Amino acid sequence: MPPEPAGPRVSGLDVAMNASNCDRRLALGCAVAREAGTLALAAFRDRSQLPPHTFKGHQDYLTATDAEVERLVRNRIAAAFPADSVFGEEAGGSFGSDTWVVDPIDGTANFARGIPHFCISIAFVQNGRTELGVIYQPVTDELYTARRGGGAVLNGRTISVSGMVSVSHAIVEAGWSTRRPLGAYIALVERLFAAGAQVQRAGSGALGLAYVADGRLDAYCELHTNAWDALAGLLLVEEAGGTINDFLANDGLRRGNPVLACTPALKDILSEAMSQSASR
Ligand code: LIP
Repeated sequence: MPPEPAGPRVSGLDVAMNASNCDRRLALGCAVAREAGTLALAAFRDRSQLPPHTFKGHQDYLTATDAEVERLVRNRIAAAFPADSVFGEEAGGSFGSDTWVVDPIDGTANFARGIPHFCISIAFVQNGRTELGVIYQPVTDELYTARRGGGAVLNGRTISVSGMVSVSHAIVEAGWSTRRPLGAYIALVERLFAAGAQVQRAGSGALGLAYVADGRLDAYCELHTNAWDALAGLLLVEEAGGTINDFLANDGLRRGNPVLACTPALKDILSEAMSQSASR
């Protein structure tokens, strides 16, 4: 008799049930992202009625809408999948084998200051691997979705990364926060410009990643970002044929990590620019 394979047995029925639960979760993620986006957009349009924004730290904006949107998303997930865990930017949370990772408004500074570039980002992580990613940009009514192995889609159309091969023609977004020293960010931007790239920062990491998946940008990089900003967009880029770093390594789910997502030919030059800048 051959030895029993190690690990739990997985039957065909388990696989089919997991696939159908994944379909249900994707449907839920899309519906809740749209509902949350509608709520955020109404608040954005009527923001003179909102309480004034506050700060969680230096240049780290917070609005009442962040918490309201996160509450809505949590309630919808809890109603549909009560056993799932939720980890959100505003209220934290817990981690289980089935965990939703939620940024209720990514691009909060933009939202607070009236700049129409923000989104809702929702990822679903199962046993340490991102399986679903949903990003909704309410102002443009663009819904980006990715399911592992199923491609990346924008409003029903399959999308793919740009295929750019030359860094000197590339548009790269370099995200910034106070979580890393300013000198490191400046060194990174300097290296990217020196390599010939055009460098931007638009203030929503999740949208930056979604734009890489759709070929609007050639790369998104940031020396540190949190899982709620990154996971949905990283799966989008991967499913759109791009290259991403191993964001979940070294407990990236809880602690965050550097992020790099790009069209494949730019990977080496951009990783090098990031690692050389990180120590500054
Ligand atoms: C922010 C991002 C921004 C990124 C920052 C930060 P918030 O999230 O979207 O682009 O560079 O690291 O995390 O505060 O708007 O949700």
